[in-house]
Order: sequence, then structure tokens, then C-alpha cells
Amino acid sequence: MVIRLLSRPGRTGRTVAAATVLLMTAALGAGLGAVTTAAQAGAPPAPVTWTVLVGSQTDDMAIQGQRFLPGDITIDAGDTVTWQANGMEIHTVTFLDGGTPQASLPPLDPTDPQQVTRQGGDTMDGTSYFNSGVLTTGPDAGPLPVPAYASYSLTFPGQGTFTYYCLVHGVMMRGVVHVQPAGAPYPATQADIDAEAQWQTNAINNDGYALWDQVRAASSRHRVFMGADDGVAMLMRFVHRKVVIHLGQKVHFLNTMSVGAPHTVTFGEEPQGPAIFQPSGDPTDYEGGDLHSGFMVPGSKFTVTFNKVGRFHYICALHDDMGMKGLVVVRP
Ligand SMILES: [Cu+2]
Repeated sequence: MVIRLLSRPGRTGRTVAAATVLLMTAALGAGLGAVTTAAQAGAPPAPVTWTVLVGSQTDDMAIQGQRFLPGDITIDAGDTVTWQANGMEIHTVTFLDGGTPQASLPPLDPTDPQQVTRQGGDTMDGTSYFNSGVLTTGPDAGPLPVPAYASYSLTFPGQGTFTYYCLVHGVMMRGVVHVQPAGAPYPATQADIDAEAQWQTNAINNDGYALWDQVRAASSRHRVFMGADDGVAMLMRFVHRKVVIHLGQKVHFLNTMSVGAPHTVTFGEEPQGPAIFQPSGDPTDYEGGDLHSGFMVPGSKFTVTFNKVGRFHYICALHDDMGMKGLVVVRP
């Protein structure tokens, strides 16, 4: 993609120098009128920094939104966008080929530094690869052994339309930055943008609560749903959180109400590193200790037979810090 760079260094330098001379003239006796004249004569407007939220969540973190809020923003050349992590779920802000739209994206490769660590500078050049690295409100990057960031900023010196994605959630989680010429009037203020983000967050939360109701209705003592998602609203809860069964019975853990989110069922010690992707332990004869489903993509099922009386706590190794934990009580 070719973009026009509006503020080449030389031109900016001359403009700033001219403005400085005019301001000095004003200070020397011409008064405020001369300052106004300098602005009217084409002194560049001060660049603005805009905030876009990355993801959303309810207060209890049960519902995570996989959306940039808002997904579309219009700024002027020279402005900066700061993406602010707004949920515990991990996301990235990633411009491929300088912000070229993509028909599809490969699944996230958590071992590829290009995908999970910060890449590119702080100025969009219209051609390069830019990646925020992992953005989250949490203290770390979840299961990924890479740094986590609370925010990411990029300055847009040239006009154009720049499309970006979250590499964790794929082409469905997309945002666009429209860059107008410097000085063009803005269609929305930051307050307008914040209000739209809040409105979209409320809609996502309502969708999440509706999913939660559907999942509750479908679950039973032997059918535990591993959350649910519609591609945007993600429920990060086992449903029901606690089930009571008898010795020798099975529980089916179902990630069948999701279209996007992977989960795990993990009893005992949480596997570290790449081991998190592989199943371990014997689900056909569980008598306590370590048992791990591996990475369960949408559509997956995992069945465990409980052959010991007791209380068995488990987690989703990906989302336990959002409260995705469960309990199986086995009675004689
Ligand atoms: Cu999970």
C-alpha cells in the first residue's frame, strides 16, 4: 500500500520555524491578534491522541468482549491512537502490510515472536508490520511466556485507511483507522467515541448473559458446558460450576456452545509451557491428581469417569484468572 506522507520532516521544520517567528513578533508587541493570524495562516493544528479500548468485560470478568471499541475511528494525519487494554482476555493490535485488509488469518502461533511480541516502531509507514504484543489488564500474558502490555500507541503521519486485527481472535476481531488530511474537522469527539464504546459494551454484556441462560438450560449433572461464545461475547464460566455425581459416573465437558474460544479442563497441577496444548492423565479412570484435557477448540468434548469419592476442583488453564473454575463432588 502506498500512502502520502503529509508532514515530511523538512516541511514541518519550516512551518514550525515560521510559526515561531510569528509568535515572537506577537510577543514583541503586536498582541494576541498576531497569534490568531499565525493560526489562520496555516500553523499546523496540535496533534491529538485518541483512545480505543481493546476488549471489554463485566465486573466479575465472566463475560469478555472480543471487539475493538469502537471498531472504527477517524483521525487526522499526525494524530496518535492509543489502544488501551480493557479486559483480562489477551488480545493484539496487529497491522499486516501497513494495514492492508486480510481475507483470513492463520491460527495464532504462540511460539512465533512476530505474533506475540511487540514489532515495528511507533509510526505507521503504510507498508510494514506493526504488532502491539499481548494486551491485557492482567498481570501477565496468561499461558504465553511473553511480556504483557496495558496499552499500545501508534502515530499516523499519512492519510489512508488502515485495517488491523487481533491475532488471538482472528479476522472477526477487526478495527479500522481512517486518517484524514491534517486539519480536517473530526466527525466525532473522544466523548462521542467513549459513549459508543460503552453502548457496544452493554450490548456485548447483554448477549453474554443471554448465552449464559441458554447454557444453563442445556446443562445437567453430567453435562458441563465450558463457557459459550458467539464470536464476540464470550462466557468464561463452567456451567454448572458445581456438579454432584455418584461413584463410577461420567461427566461430559462440552465446548460445543462456542464458535471461537478454546478452553481446557485441568485437574491438579496446571501444565506449563507447550504442555498446555497436549492432553495428559487418564480420563477413563480418574481417582484424583493430575488430569488435563489439552487445548479444546470449539466443538470438542472431554469425558471423565470418576472412580473415587471426594471433591475434585478443576480449572480452565486459559481462563482461570477470570474465574473459570469448577468442582465435581463424587458421592458413594
Ligand atoms: Cu477457558
